[in-house]
Amino acid sequence: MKNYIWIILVLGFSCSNELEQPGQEWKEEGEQFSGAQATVFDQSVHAFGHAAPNLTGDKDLIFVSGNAFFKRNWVSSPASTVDLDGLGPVFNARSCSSCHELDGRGAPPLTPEEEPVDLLFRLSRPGVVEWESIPDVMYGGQFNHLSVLGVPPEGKVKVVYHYSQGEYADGAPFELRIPTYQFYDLNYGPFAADMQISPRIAPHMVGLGLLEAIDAATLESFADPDDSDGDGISGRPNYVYNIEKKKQTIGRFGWKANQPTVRQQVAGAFKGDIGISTSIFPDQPCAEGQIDCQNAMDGGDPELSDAILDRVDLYSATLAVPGRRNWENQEVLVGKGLFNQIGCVQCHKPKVTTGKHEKIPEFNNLEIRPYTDLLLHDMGEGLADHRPDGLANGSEWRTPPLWGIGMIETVNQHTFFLHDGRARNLEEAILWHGGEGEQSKKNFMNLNQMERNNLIKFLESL
Ligand code: HEC
Ligand code: HEC
Ligand SMILES: [Ca+2]
Ligand SMILES: [Ca+2]
Ligand SMILES: [Ca+2]
Repeated sequence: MKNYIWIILVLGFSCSNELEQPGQEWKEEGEQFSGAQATVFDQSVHAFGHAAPNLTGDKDLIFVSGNAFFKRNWVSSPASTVDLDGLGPVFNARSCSSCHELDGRGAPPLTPEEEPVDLLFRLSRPGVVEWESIPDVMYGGQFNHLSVLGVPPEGKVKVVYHYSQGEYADGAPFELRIPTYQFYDLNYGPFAADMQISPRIAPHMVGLGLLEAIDAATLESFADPDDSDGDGISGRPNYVYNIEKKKQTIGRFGWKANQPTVRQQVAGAFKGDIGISTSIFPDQPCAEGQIDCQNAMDGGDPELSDAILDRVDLYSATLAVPGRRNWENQEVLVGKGLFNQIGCVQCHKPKVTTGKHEKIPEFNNLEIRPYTDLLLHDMGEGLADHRPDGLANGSEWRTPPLWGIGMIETVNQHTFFLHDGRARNLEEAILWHGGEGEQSKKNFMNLNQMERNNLIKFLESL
């Protein structure tokens, strides 16, 4: 009898405690370590710039060297510093860090007069050859607005926004801005009428090696291409050509999961964004019809050695994930509950266990909290770029990882989100969800002001 009363007392106490502190049931021990042992707690502008603390051997030295190449400005050939030349002939930026500033998120231009830098444009013509998009004859696979002396740059582009108004269920108004792009001063002729254009903003760079360590089978297990469970969500993996493996493998990086590995993504950036050739992409970034570009002097064959590519690869793969802030805060926990209840977790998977990383065993078998399934989802007409990429169609996008998203404002001094930076804050990012994300967006629109604020506070704590 005595024991019995005791139990009731304990139960009674814990219940009333929960009533006083809603959200407690969502708290998980250790959830502040978003990247497991590869997490760093730093709330300063350098939050994204740390090496994973669990690296062993000489990896932190390689990281430091890779960082130097990431920040370095490349120069045109010929140059007295042979190691640093090879820029262009056409390009978008002189260094990786000019787009991924402080390893963070790029921003679209703030005024129509400003030339986009961190926002680049992938180009192609309709059709696919061997899983690859077909580059334009005059402009290639990417719009390059800069060039070396003697080679005409491709042209200029201006971002113009239109605005549309909407209302939450409780009557609170909101406004979304819709970007349009005007290409002008084109030096290689007018764009073909059927040119496919995909605007993409530079994402923040954290935790990429952890994402690379997730087994393909794990990602495939998240997929439900025919929506056989009938929940309206039908994610599927992208499969893209892996140049080093000489076969199609699962895509993980880029806004459409269009690159299979960090290494291939990095080599793609060297070529496409800076004009530096590598063993993976040995060609110069000149389109078929750009004769001056093809005849311009290069900086070696390839311009970047494998040894340096290795370092930038390791650097890009081992940037630590920022630890959570305010994760025990009551409003944050209530917001976390809502994030689960209204279906955000169906794509933004909170918890994933890594498998085996081929080069970084420190990332094996970790329980990480990336808030992504790395799958493609149809996000509706509003976000569509109408440009296929690998198996991704013109309205599919990869679920972006949400870890670190709350630190972008501190690191990069802005809160522009989504693949083209059109969302001016986290709320607008949610309001743009359509297609498979339509239902969870509707659920968000039906929340009251306090609930919406709590959900945003949760996102800001990531
Ligand atoms: C002109 C701006 C720009 C420059 C310069 C640039 N990047 Fe990027 N970076 C981007 C964009 C845009 C994406 C997304 C690409 C996509 O969706 O196809 C990206 C994606 C990435 C990713 C994948 C991130 C993810 O979450 O999927 C890595 C890694 C990366 N860049 C590394 C580099 C490295 C290394 C360099 C220098 C060699 C570099 N970038 C230079 C704009 C840039
Ligand atoms: C159907 C899958 C799906 C669901 C459900 C979903 N998202 Fe997303 N989310 C995406 C995709 C895909 C993108 C990228 C879209 C783009 O950039 O055009 C995205 C982008 C975002 C972004 C911007 C990320 C960035 O890096 O710019 C935020 C924030 C976000 N989602 C939060 C949420 C919240 C909160 C919910 C629940 C209300 C939710 N999402 C539900 C798939 C989903
Ligand atoms: Ca070059
Ligand atoms: Ca080009
Ligand atoms: Ca489903």
